Amino acid sequence: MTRNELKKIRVIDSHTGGEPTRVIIEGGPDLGTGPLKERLEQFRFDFDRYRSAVANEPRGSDPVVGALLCPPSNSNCTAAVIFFNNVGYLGMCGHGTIGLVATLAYMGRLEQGEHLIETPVGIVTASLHDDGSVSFVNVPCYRRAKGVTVGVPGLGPVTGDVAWGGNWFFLAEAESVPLEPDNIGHLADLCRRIRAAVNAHGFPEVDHIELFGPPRGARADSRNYVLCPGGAYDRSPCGTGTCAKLACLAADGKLAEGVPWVQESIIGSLFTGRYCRNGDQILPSITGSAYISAEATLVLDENDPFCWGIR
Ligand code: PYC
Repeated sequence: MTRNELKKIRVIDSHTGGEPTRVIIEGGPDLGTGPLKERLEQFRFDFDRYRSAVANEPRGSDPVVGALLCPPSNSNCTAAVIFFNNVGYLGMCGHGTIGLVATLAYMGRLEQGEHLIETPVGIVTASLHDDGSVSFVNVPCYRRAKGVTVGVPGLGPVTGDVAWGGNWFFLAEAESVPLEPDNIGHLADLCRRIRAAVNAHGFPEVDHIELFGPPRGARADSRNYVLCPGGAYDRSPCGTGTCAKLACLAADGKLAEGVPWVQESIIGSLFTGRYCRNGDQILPSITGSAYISAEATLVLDENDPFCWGIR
């Protein structure tokens, strides 16, 4: 390959409560305009190396969530997006949706007000507010199983709920380890073992583990630690994880419709969530803020042994 044949991918980076989102605005794979679920499968099977090149080292890092901006198949939608990470693809991503809306606003492609965004798991309604914060109403969320007890090697029994918040979560109280930044390594190890036990217990779809403890800040109702599928922890309070939490609180009658729930992340960033009922499920809405951190052109040189990322 000559130097003239370098591939270039334009991205805009942001962070939402500390959690990075990298939106591909040009140079990503062309997946056409079919149903977004089918485009995701095409991304996975034919272009997965692009995911790795963008999200993994040496250009990315474990916590990076990538967002491939696509033309919507539904003409009512402002945009369509496929979220991905260091190991695969996400159905929805809450912090990523907030980052995407902030990015589109930064690019002048979206104004204040409501916008429909197509994701592989359904359409979400995002609102850009006049102070720059963003809210989104997620796809319907629900608790699938309450009080599931799994035996975790080296820890003993752990009891929690399985819930859908746009991704699959196992949610439990953090009983043995305080949710403090100093314990992040320990929490990652613990949550990996919990996830293996939950998967083996009949919930192979669960790829996020969320532990809860008392908040540190006066404004928050709860603090969490979230292990993401690729082993990184979510720096934000996790949008889909907060939706899963709201589904559990609603199912237990512990939070009424419309009442705010402030979720704090392990690094102290905040999302405010509330929900309204939707039959047996809930429609959660989450509010947070994202900040643009970079505009960049990624360069892919096939002569580079790590051109497609360190997998
Ligand atoms: O905010 O939904 C979220 C999320 C999922 C994984 C990382 N962040």
